[in-house]
Amino acid sequence: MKKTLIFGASGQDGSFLSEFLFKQGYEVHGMVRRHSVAENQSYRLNGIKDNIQLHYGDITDASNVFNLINKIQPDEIYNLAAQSHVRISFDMPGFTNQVNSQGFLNVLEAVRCIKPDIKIYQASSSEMFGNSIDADNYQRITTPMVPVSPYGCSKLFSHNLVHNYRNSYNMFIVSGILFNHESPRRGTNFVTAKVVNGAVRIKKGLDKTLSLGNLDAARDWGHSKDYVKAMHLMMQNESPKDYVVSTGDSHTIHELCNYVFGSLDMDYKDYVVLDKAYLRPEELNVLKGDSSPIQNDLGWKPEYNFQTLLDEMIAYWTKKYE
Ligand code: F7E
Repeated sequence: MKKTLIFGASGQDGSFLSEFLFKQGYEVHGMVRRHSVAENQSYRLNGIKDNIQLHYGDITDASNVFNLINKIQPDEIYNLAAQSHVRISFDMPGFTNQVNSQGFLNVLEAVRCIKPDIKIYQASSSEMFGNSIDADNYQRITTPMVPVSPYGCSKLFSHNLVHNYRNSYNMFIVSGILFNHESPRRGTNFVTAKVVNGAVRIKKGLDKTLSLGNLDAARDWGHSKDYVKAMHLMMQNESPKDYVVSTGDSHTIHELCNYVFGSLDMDYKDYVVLDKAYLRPEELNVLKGDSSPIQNDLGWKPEYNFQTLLDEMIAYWTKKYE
């Protein structure tokens, strides 16, 4: 039985990946941070709690990371631990860097010293591209990476480490450059879940308006469930290779609001108000990823699209308020 250790197991992706790997026959271990409200630290893992072994820890604590990897001796490590909110990374750049950059370095150094043949997946991000875009309006693995947020900078540091450690020590490390991916488990301070939750609350008479920031930005949104399968496929590749994971379909926040409010028989223009607090000091304007290499090489294909993703989220949040 293969053993896996997931850093960031209690997050959206960590919970879907834990479920997926358990179904694939893995012994699944996850690191979770201690939270003062115990229920909050692992509620996304409720569906798999009897089939995952959870360990308290924090990726910024190097000795803790070392001891855990040494104790479990996993075959595969997935590093999904992050301060993942781009807007918040401007308020907490130091913490973001500690978790997203130093945290990953802690994992790499531990693996290099303990068992360098452990395979490692690093959760990289389309935020690393910043406003670079190819002439055909897509971002791909060769598009220059010029990040426009502390979050993007911290992820690019770790993306570079993937190559440095791969080349220096011949380790199997892959970087998955994932574009935005959502689900009913997405936190409500990310724009898809915020809009869906907000629209449902307005529909139910619980709120009168929804405050948002930049409505002109465009994102390539997929489903987290599809994207964790891509992570696993990359780890089964013959040799370590990085891939872009995306749908290739991009929509503005206006279009997102229009679809969500429209699905609930409302016009978003009657309810959405601008709040400058949600604007970013520097914005990434458009994301649209070319995932043809992973589709051609590894046979990955997303099952969800923009509409089916949002329909699932709308159904989830509608039921939640019943
Ligand atoms: O913002 C705009 C905002 O916070 C999307 C993370 O998973 O994907 C995610 O980062 C867009 C931005 O995601 C609000 O300005 C407007 O243009 O949902 P988001 P993100 O920043 O793209 C990447 C790939 C990651 O790696 C990250 O970890 O929506 N927007 N009004 C707003 N965004 C938020 N959060 N809240 C608003 O009120």
